Amino acid sequence: MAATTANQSLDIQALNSRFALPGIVKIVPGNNTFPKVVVTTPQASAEIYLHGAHLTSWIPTGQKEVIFLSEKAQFQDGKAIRGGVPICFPWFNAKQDDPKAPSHGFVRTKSWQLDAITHEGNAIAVSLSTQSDEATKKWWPHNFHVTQRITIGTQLKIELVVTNTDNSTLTFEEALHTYYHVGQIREATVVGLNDTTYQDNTEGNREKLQQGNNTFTQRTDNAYLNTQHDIEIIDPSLQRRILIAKRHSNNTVVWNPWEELAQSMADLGDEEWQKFVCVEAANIRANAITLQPEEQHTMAAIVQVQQLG
Ligand code: TA6
Repeated sequence: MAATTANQSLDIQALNSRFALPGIVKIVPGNNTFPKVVVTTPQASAEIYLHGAHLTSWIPTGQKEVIFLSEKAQFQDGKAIRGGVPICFPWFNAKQDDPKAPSHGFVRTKSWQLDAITHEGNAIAVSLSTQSDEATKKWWPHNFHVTQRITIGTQLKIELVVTNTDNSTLTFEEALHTYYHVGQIREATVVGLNDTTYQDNTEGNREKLQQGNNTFTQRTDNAYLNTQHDIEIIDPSLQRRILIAKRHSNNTVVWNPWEELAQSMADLGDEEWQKFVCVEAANIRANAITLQPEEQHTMAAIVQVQQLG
């Protein structure tokens, strides 16, 4: 791990003086000394990097880790952390009109500002924000402000609030690209997308109809259309189900790279593909969001864990 520079220590000291809650919240140098918010309460623990406002851990008390983080995740400027909850904005996957643009937009590789850490009942809410600047306008010539509010307790609530701070219409895509930890992908089932039309990215986004629940036997990269349905990940290996409710999200993306693609990914351990499934609350493609000047849109995912049996 790189040594924390004097400036970084000062930054962390300043962040703690503003936001630390003794015995509950502290900011520490995380991987590669990137500032990390650490939350520890009787209900749950969690970790959030300011880099990308990237949640990398949520453990409800009595449970195992719910969020997958690659053992080879790289914490580098300009690079997305592999695992956790990458924020995809203002486009999803490749930018349609510019193949050189960063995959999934540019906010997941920006350093976000920590705005507030507050008690919400017996939960803790952490608010972080980012906004347009000269660097973002090179890729996307619009003014915007994005706040991510993460509420950590016996459930996990992630809200993505986009404000059009421009004086013209803003159309964007968004996704909470969440990597959920499962014991063995081959044994996992995703329930809630039956009879929903999806675009299969492994076959040039050909449209198909989901027949029954999702089980996993190969690379899966499905964008489900016009669905606000709650999702359940049933994980017999860890004897639990992960319940995901969405708010104002009309797409759900389900992804696992499987073995061959995983082995081409430098920031993913060779066998780690078996330990996660991405289930992503999103608004993409025909469900992209359009805001008039000063309008705001909030998409949310609310996650709970229950023991099986
Ligand atoms: O959400 C699925 C997906 O769009 C896949 O096509 C794959 O590209 C994945 O995201 C990971 O993308 P990343 O840019 O984080 O490697």
